[in-house]
Amino acid sequence: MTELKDKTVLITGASAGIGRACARKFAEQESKLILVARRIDKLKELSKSLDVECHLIELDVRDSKAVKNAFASLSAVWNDIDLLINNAGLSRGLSEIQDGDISGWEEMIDTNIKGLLYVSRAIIPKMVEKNKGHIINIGSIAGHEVYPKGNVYCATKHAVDALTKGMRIDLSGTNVKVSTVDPGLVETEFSLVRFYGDQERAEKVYKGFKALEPDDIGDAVVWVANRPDHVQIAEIIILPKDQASSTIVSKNLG
Ligand code: NDP
Ligand code: 8X3
Repeated sequence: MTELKDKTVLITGASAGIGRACARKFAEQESKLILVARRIDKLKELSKSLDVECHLIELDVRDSKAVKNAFASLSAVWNDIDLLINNAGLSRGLSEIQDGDISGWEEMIDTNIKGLLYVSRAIIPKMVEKNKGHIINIGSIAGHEVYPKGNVYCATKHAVDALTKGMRIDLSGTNVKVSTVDPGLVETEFSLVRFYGDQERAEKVYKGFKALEPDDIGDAVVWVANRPDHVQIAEIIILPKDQASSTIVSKNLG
């Protein structure tokens, strides 16, 4: 029995990568899971492989009304949310600001900032009412540094950093904890999405060094969630051994 057994954990972006790894890691802790993503088939597949109760929600976090409705209509069994992991996010393109693709900018801003806000706005009042809960945002090294051609993605992750700090200030005194886990390069579908399905370009990002695995982040999130009640982890930055900063990655390309 652990502190996380039977706790209700809501994970956005659970259909792939870091979110899916978090789902598996919290299932190992015997938590109950609310799993959110647009690809419901992937969530179904995941839930079948987990030995815990799961509630699946097919949801685009960019749709404010749908987010509000999804969380307003939770049954009593699922309404008592102990932990919110704001993980859903993406990058679109890599280009100098003067060449930026506006629809890509909007997708990143709508998902990484506005989507995180919509979900948080729906869940935080429930936590405040109970006077307990924990929000863990998945930020990024890109929330601490800006790298060439990363302009808008980096801006969204800087916004996540600011929102984490703002949430912690506003929730001070409520027993609701706020943390951020900020990874460097993790090998997921992230680059495939960034490069609009260009597999070869995506694979190149992770060539010549050992990137983080989604489970590395899942482990960290479980650790952050499992501290004693009086301990609030503010921020963790996790990098691969071969990454010194956003732009300095030691690669051995033969
Ligand atoms: P993946 O592309 O592997 O997973 C992204 C997840 O986000 C998917 O489950 C996807 O689900 C979900 N998602 C995207 N858009 C939406 C949406 N509009 N509504 C609901 N869910 C959505 O990437 P990662 O696992 O790498 O990314 C997870 C988080 O980690 C992101 O916030 C990313 O910025 C951050 N991060 C990633 C790093 C990396 O190097 N990989 C490093 C630092 C931070 P679906 O498509 O089914 O909706
Ligand atoms: C994702 C990692 O380095 O592409 O946040 O910004 S990076």
